[in-house]
Amino acid sequence: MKRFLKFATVGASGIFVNEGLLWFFTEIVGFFYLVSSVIGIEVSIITNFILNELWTFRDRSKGKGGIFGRGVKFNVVSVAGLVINISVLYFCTTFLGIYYLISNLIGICCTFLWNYFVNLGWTWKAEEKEGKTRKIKMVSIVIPTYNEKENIQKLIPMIFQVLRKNRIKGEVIVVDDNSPDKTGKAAEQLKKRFPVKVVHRKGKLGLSSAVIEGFKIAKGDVLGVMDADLSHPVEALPEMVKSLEKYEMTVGSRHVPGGGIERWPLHRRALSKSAILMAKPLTSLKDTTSGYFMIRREVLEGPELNPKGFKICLEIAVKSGAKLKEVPIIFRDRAHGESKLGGNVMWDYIVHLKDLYKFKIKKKLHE
Ligand SMILES: Nc1nc2c(ncn2[C@@H]2O[C@H](COP(=O)(O)OP(=O)(O)O)[C@@H](O)[C@H]2O)c(=O)[nH]1
Ligand SMILES: [Mg+2]
Repeated sequence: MKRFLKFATVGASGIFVNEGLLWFFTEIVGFFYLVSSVIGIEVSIITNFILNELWTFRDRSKGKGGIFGRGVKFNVVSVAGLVINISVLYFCTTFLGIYYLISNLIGICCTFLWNYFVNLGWTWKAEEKEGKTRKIKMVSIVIPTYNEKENIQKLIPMIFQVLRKNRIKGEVIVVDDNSPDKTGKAAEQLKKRFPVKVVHRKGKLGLSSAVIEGFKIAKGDVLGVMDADLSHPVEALPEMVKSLEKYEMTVGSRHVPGGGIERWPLHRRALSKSAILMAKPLTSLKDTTSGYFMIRREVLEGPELNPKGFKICLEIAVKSGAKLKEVPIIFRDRAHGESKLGGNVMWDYIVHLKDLYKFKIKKKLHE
């Protein structure tokens, strides 16, 4: 909240500068009052900028673009803010019939929020975290399963074939929710041939909580998640792992060049596009609904994850603010069995998004 209050204080000081100069140039110098007003506005923008540079955003004032670049940006934001103020004032009085002084207050609030958040995210943008390059020792891939017997028997050998070919040390953790088709038992059988751990839970307790449980027993310094249904191509694994030497999180993405979706009807594509648009302001992710991702273990140290969340990949990306890289994948529809997600997918997604937006706004206010 501190930065927010500083920004508000600077804004208030700007009003004094503005009023003072308007009076001075009109009364003392004898300029036409609108000319004085323009001088007052510009000078107060400049004094606000300097105060924000030295105080509100002091920790970010060494960023790229230099002080001059930031000054220009601040000016642009402030002038746009003025336009917003006047537009809101006009809209509220003319179309909503609100008393003009109240309308102006609403306008000032909108302008203030605009100025604060655009300056925070643009003028004084936080520097990208430079990920330290480091070697990866071991990868733990968590696969939540519910009725995936046939799929898991194919997937695990495929994973280890790719890992071994690329000399990546790894383990797979299957988290099974007492699948009626005996997926758990099939996974146990695979232990004989591969480094596999199996967590058996009593019943269908949900995807996110399964992932969280799998992470708890993972030994790797890199943790990953994959669907069991063969829709996430194992071919992407080496690049996803390798990229974690520089990045903190990698996501198998259908929406970066080289990525895509096989055989999806138009309505599913449209639905997926709208889901992605809704989450756009939350992260830099292009594929916000992906369930195929890898993270460095330390990324999990900060955020508390919601075991009832719907999209755990998005949740980790938003809550950790990890340095992200998307690796293109061609998403295939599941080979066997059916999707475990019921009819309320969109609703569950919206509920989860609501929580993530709340989290993001709180975090921004605390920055
Ligand atoms: N353990 C566990 N796994 C689940 C649960 N729901 C889904 N899964 C698994 O999570 C993965 C993703 O689910 P899926 O049905 O493929 O979702 P879709 O890809 O969005 O259709 C699959 O491997 C499922 O078997 C659950 O409640 N518990
Ligand atoms: Mg799937």
